[in-house]
Amino acid sequence: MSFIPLWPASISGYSHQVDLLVVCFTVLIVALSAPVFILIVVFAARYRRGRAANRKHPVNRNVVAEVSWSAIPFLALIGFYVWSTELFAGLHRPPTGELEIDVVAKQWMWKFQHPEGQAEIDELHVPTGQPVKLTMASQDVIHSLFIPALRIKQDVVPGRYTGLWFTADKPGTYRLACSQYCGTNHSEMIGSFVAMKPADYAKWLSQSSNDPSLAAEGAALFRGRGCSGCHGPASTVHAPSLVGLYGKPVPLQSGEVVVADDEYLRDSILLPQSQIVAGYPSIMPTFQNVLSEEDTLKIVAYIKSLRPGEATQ
Ligand code: HEC
Ligand SMILES: [Cu+2]
Repeated sequence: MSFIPLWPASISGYSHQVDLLVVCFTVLIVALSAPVFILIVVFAARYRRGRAANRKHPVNRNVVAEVSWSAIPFLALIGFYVWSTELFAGLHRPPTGELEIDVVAKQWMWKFQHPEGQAEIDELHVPTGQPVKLTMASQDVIHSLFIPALRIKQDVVPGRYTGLWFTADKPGTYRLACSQYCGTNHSEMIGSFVAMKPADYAKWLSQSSNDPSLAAEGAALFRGRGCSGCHGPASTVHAPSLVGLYGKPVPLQSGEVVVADDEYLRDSILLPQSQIVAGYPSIMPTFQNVLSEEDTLKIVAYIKSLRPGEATQ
């Protein structure tokens, strides 16, 4: 690789498509603007002062040429609009069977949480060939996760979850960085992205810390923070059961019906007054400033693991 990496490694189907888009767009822009600049030079030479040239300028209309030099670039640009929008929108439609990894950004580090409980700082290990979905939260200011080899970048915004997904195809160690100026040590908010063959990833998982799984840590918080006092099966408080909640539509007091996704669960815990479940009193206290984003992600993982017939609160 040269001193300034002009063309970073490209290791996913998505990154190849982004490269293709950029190359094609550059070709189109050059094809549209080069004739203008070439003709400026040619005409400046041919018709310069004192040169014997034919300066007659008869009216000369060619409707086909005039329409096509507007219509063809227009259609080509609309084509690029559709192509790039489709690529961008696909980033937010993860396929099923993905590996879910939680990301917490804070000044000035990245923390990655694997579902089995392994946590890592400024390093992200993922298996190749499997879609990985990142759910990201910020503990303080706006950060942005940038993994050039995958051609993905997504802001991490305090107060909400953002997400994206990718499938890395080529094993190797690449770079990741924060690409949003976030304070004094922003430039040190960098790390490595390690794509590993599935067998190596499994080995890595088993060798790294054997913390309890995210859902198990969430279960402990759920009891320790008093959630189970209202939401547990033995509770006498009129509060909804959370078993089987994830992914289901929830009717709200406002008449709206929302789907219980990650963001909804987070808001229900940190901003319980914003969306009251129909038929329940709004007595749930807020856990904002009580639970960190990391703990909230663990509780969300626990609630997601509660499936009817399997789990006990
Ligand atoms: C004082 C009792 C109480 C406590 C403590 C409590 N909740 Fe709640 N919770 C409720 C009630 C009542 C509702 C329904 C009304 C509403 O939406 O606010 C609710 C709603 C929810 C919902 C939305 C449920 C749905 O069906 O859509 C979630 C998720 C939730 N709580 C999680 C938690 C978590 C996690 C904790 C602990 C950090 C917690 N709650 C602590 C009483 C409580
Ligand atoms: Cu940052």
